[in-house]
Amino acid sequence: MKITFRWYGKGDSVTLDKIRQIPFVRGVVSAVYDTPPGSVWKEESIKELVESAHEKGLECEVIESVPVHEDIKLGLPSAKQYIENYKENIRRLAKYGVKCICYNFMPVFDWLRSDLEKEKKDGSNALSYSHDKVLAMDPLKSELSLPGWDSSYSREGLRALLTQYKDVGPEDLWKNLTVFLKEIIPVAEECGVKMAIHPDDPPWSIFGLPRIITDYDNIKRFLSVVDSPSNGITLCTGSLGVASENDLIKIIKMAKGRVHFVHIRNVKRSGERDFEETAHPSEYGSIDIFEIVKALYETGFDGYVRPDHGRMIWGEKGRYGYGLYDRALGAVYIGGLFEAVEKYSKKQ
Ligand code: DNO
Repeated sequence: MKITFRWYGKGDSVTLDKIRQIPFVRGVVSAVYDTPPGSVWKEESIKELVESAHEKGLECEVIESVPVHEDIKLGLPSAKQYIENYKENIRRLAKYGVKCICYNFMPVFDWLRSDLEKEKKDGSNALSYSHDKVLAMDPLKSELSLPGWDSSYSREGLRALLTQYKDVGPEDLWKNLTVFLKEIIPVAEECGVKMAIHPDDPPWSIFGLPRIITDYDNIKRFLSVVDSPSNGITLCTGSLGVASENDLIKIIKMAKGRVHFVHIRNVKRSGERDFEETAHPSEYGSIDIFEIVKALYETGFDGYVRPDHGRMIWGEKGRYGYGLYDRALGAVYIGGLFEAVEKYSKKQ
């Protein structure tokens, strides 16, 4: 198991010099941001990214994300070329030592929240989600809190895209995902790369758009589409954990050997479809992080882990969910849990 930390590249105020001082953190998780989604990444940009991490003594073995172009999710004729581009990205990244690629298959929107600075009793703030608030928003009026979303869409572009999805249901999305996987997984196998799909966040349909990587049954189905160790998942505790019906331990056991990347964060469920993000330790949220770490250890997990979103604490201002302080506390907590579980298990 390797603990990593997300880094948004040279412009990130959370610099490599800061990241390398966090206990337990061995590497960064990053991406190349200088080309539009769907295109082939420049080799010199990949090289520069990896080398800048290495110069600071950090590994750069995980990419998050190589985005999947909407035409692939829509199953358009142009998908063919975008899939070829995706394969080329896998090859290029492997050449520079990348071993794991995180991506998602959510139509149009990535992670979605209704509030980016929900104040907590202790003066910190965090991301939160109220289903009614989200449903009341109009995605065409930029009222949405979309930190994970490609903000390059114009209003017209977004309107056109949403219209294209009008007749795309969950089974169509499965079909298009299957085409994608059957093409890219053999390339990942050849290159020794583990693909790790990220679950939908939140794991339910929004604005009538289908979402399919949401629960035990769907993850099981996903893994069977191409039954290869290169076709795996990112286990994101916060994404899956907001649905109380999701038993994360059961999912970890079922996906044994296919969990390549883990995002650890905690959430406090406050209703059927409402939640707030919290500090990482178990006592602050609805997810028992100790049990997660124990299940990962017991199933022989040997992939990458990163602390996911943190709160904003100590007056920090920065990229929502991705400040330094609370994520650093999360990394140390996660490292401590792994050390305890491992040493305790060996003594038994
Ligand atoms: C949010 C992230 C997601 C994730 C993508 C993976 O903080 O976990 O944006 O990077 O869904 O493709």
